[in-house]
Amino acid sequence: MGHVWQTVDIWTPQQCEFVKETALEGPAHGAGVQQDGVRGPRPDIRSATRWFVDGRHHPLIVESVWDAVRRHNVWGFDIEVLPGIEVIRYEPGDFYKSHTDWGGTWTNRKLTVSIQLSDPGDYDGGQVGLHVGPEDDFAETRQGWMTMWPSWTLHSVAPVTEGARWAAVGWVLGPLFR
Ligand SMILES: O=C(O)CCC(=O)C(=O)O
Repeated sequence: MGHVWQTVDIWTPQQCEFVKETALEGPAHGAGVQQDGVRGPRPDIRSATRWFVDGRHHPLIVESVWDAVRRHNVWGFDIEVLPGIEVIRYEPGDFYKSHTDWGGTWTNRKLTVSIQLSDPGDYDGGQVGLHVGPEDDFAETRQGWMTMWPSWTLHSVAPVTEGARWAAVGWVLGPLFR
């Protein structure tokens, strides 16, 4: 059985910095979770800071991700759009417990992408675990690399213990599975 996720080298370190700077032009948001259609803070489940990069305002950034997703859609999913991405900062103590990105109001999510914006030497902890078998696998940590997986895949972000981990995350949408 092949891996259920894909990794792709999409951005240079300079492009990672540009994406981060672009995101930081907008307001910072806390990191809540969505449960039963209601979104709210759950510090026991997730802690991080997020900034949004809307594809309508920053088409070149978002299209570069979308192009890579289309080229590496090994699942053959029917995909339509990547509306935007979120830049996320995890500082010491920040984490995200095991969850999927699919279900509830999010049944049109097909693929999750996570792009590593930080140099892995800039922080400790913060591993993105992909819980797809008896032993955990981990997303690519090289700067500028994207890991993508079907959005129903169970995954988590371990607590950062030093420094800061920055990532860009997005959800590729498409018609409902049938
Ligand atoms: O930090 C990451 O790379 C992944 C974040 C995540 O799991 C999510 O936003 O669903």
